[in-house]
Amino acid sequence: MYSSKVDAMTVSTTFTTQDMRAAILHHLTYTMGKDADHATTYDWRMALSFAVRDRIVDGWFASTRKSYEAGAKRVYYLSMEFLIGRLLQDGLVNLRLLDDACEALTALGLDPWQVISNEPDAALGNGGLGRLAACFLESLSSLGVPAHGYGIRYEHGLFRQSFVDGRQVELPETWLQQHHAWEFERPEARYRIGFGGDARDAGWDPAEAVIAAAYDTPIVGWQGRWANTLRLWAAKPVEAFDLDSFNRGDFVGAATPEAMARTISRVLYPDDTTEIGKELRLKQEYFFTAASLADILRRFEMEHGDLRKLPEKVAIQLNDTHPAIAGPELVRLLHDDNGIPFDEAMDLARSTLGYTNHTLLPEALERWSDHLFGRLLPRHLEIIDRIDQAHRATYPSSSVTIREPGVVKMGELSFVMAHRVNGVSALHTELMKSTVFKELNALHPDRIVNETNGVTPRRWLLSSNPRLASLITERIGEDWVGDLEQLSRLEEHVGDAGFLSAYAEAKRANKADLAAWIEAEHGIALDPAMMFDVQIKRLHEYKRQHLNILEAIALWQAIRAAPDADWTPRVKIFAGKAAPGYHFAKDIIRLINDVAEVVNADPVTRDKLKIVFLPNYNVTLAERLIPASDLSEQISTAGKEASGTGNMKFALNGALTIGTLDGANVEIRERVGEENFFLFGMTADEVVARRKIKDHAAKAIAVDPRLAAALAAVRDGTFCAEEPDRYAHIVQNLSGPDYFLVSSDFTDYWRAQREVDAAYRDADGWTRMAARNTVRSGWFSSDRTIRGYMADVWGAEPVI
Ligand code: F58
Repeated sequence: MYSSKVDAMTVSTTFTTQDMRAAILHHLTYTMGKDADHATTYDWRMALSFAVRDRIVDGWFASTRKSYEAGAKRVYYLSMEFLIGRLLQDGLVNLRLLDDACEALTALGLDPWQVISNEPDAALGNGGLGRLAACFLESLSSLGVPAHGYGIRYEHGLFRQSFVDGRQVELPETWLQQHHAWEFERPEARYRIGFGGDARDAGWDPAEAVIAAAYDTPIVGWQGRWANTLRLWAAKPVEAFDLDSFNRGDFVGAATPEAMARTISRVLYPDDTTEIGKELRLKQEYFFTAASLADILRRFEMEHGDLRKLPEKVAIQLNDTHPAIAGPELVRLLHDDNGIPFDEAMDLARSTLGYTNHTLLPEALERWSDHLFGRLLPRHLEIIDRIDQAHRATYPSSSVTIREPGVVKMGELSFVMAHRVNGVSALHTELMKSTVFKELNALHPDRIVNETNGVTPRRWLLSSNPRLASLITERIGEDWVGDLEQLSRLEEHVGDAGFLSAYAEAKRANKADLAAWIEAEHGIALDPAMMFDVQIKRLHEYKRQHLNILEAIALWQAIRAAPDADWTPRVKIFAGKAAPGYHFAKDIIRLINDVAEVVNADPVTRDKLKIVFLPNYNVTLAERLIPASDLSEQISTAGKEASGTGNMKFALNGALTIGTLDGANVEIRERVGEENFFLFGMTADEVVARRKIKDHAAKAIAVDPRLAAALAAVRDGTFCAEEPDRYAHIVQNLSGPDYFLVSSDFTDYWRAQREVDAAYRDADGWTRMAARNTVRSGWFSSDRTIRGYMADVWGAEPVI
C-alpha cells in the first residue's frame, strides 16, 4: 500500500482519502478483528488511530535515523506530568490528514466527530505544569530538535470530577482500561530500580527493587516533518510471584510483590498539599528519574562513549523539583558506577542539568524529611551531604544550605545542581531572584534566566478553532502555523470591515456550537448573544474564583435593584478541579454551584445573568471553551501565578482579558496593548504592603457597600437556605485574614467589570479589540519558548 521508508512529508501529501479509507478498513479487520457491520464507535476510532499511527511511525523512524546521523545534542525533558489530552485529532492535524479522515469516515457512513471524540483524554497531569510539558514536546517535534520526554505511565490519571448537590465528588480515572492506541511497549528497555538498604563506601546495596518498563508514544510535529518520543515508565515486579508463598498454597500472598511494585505507577498525585511528603511520592520521583537517567546514559554510551562528553551531547531539563533527585543520581552513576572523581562528577552533572521553577508558594516547594529520605535512598542522602558541604566550602560566608536539621530542601538542591535555573514569566523570574532564591542568586548571578511560557498554535488555534484558523489562512497564507509571529501581518486587516465581520462571525459560530453542546450535555440553555465570561483553571485561593463569584453576586443584586437598567447580558462559566484534600477550594466550588442555582432560577435576572460550573475540566473541555470565549478571567493575587498559559490561549483566540499584573498577564498586556486589556488590582509590591495594614479586609468592606452586601448574602444563607451557615467560614476568612486580598481587590475588580460591560455593548469596538489580541499574540507560541531554552539553557539545535 505504501512504503515505510519514504519521507513523512511526502507521505502526508500523497496519502489520499481512498488510501485512508483502505487503511481504516484494514485495521478494523485485521487489528480490531471486526467487520464494518458490527463495529462500535470504539472500534472505528481505534482503526482510524492505527491508520494515523502508521503514518506517524514512518516519520518517527526517519527522525531517529537523522538524530543518530547528525550526532546532535539531545534534549531530555524529565517531568512527573505530561497532560497530553487526546492524540488522534492532534496527529490528524499535524499530518494534515484531517479532511481525508473526515471524508473517509463519512463515506463509510460514520459521523467523523463522533469517532474522533470517542478518545479519552490522557489526563497525566494536574494543570499548567503538565500541559506545558505537552506543548513543549509538540514544539520540539515541530522544530525538529532531537528530544525525549520522560515521565510516568500512570494507570490512573487525574481523578474525574462530578457534582452531587453542588459538591465535588472524585471518581477514579481509567484511561488505560481501553487499549491505548498510541503507545509501543519496549520489552528490551527495562531497568532495575532499587530502594532502601545500606549505603557503603561509594556504593549502595538496595534492599528492594522494581522494574521500570518503557512504553513509547511518538509525538509528531507540524507537517509530520519530525517526531520525537515520549517514554513513560510503568513499574513492574522483579518477580511476578513469590514462589515460596505460592508453593505453600498462599496464592494471594504470592501476588503481593506484584501488587506492591505496580503501586508506584498506579496513580497521579492530585496536587494536594496534604499529600506532600508521602513516601510513595518520593518513590515515584526516584523511580522515573533513575530509569530515565539509566536510559539516557545507555544511549549516550552507545553513541559517544566517553562520559566526560556528557554535557556536550546531552541536556536534561528538570520540570520543577519533582525530578530533583536527578542531581545526586547522576553523580552516583558517574562517580560510584563509573569511577569519575566526585567533584568532576558533580561538575559534569551540573553542566548537563537545567531546572525550571513553576511556583513561589512556600507550601509547594518540596522538602523531604531526611529520615524518610535516608530510609529510601541512603546513598543519595550521603551524596546530597557532600554536595551541600562542597557548596558551603566554596561560599563559606553564605548561609545557604540544602540540608537543614531533619529536612532535605529540593529547591536548593535543584538550584545548586543546575547550570541554569529558569522562571516561567518575566515577573516570576524577577520574584525568584528577590525572594525564594535571593541568596543563591547573589552567589550565582548568571544562573537564573527567564523563559516565558508559550502554547502550541497547532493544538490551541489550528485544531481547536478551525473557523478562526481558516480566516487567518485566507488572509496571510498558512505559514503562521509554523511561525506564529506572522500573525502580526494581520495588523493591517484589523481596520478592514470585511475581516472584522468574518472574525465576529467565527466567534459567534463558536459560541453557538458551545451553547448547543452545553445544552445537549448539561441541559442548560445559553443565548450565544450573551457575553461568555470564562474562568477555567485549578481551584485555588490564589486564583480567586471566589472573587469572581462575589462579583457575580453583587451584579445579581444590582440587576435586581434596577432590572430595567441597560445591563450587558453575560454568562459566567467556570470549570476546574479542587485537590481532594483542599476543603476551602471545594467549598468555593459548592458556593458557585449554590449561587448558580439561585441566580439561574430568578425570573428578574434570568436573561441578564447566568452562572454555569461545568464538571470535569480537562484539556478537551478547554479546547471547546477557549475558542468560544469573550472574556478571559486571569484574576490571581499579584505575585502568586508564576505565569499562566490559559491566559495566552484565550488571547490568541480573541478573548479579552480581565486581569491583574501577575505572571505572564504582564507580558500579554504589553504585547496586545493596554487599551485591549482590562487591568485591575494591586501590583505584587502593593500586595505585600497591603498585607501589613491592620484589618485590611474589614477596611475594604467598610468602604464598599456592594462588597458588604454580597458577603452578607453569602453569610445569611441566601444561596443555601437549608443550611444558612454553610459558607460562614469563607465570609470569615474574607473579612479577616484574607491572605489573597479578595476583599481589597474587589472594588477595582467591579470597576473593571463595568468597563468590560460598556466595551461589549460596542460590538464593533469589541471585535476590533479581540482581533488585536489574536494578531499580537504570536510571541506566545511554545516554539518561541523552546528556541529560548535552546539558546539560553540547552545549547541544542534543530536537525532539520
Ligand atoms: C503551574 N504550576 C503554575 N503546578 O501555577 C502556572 O502559573 C504556570 O503557568 C504553569 O505551572 C506552567 O509553568 C503547576 O501547574 C502543578 O500542577 C504542580 C503539580 C505537582 C504538585 C504541585 C503542583
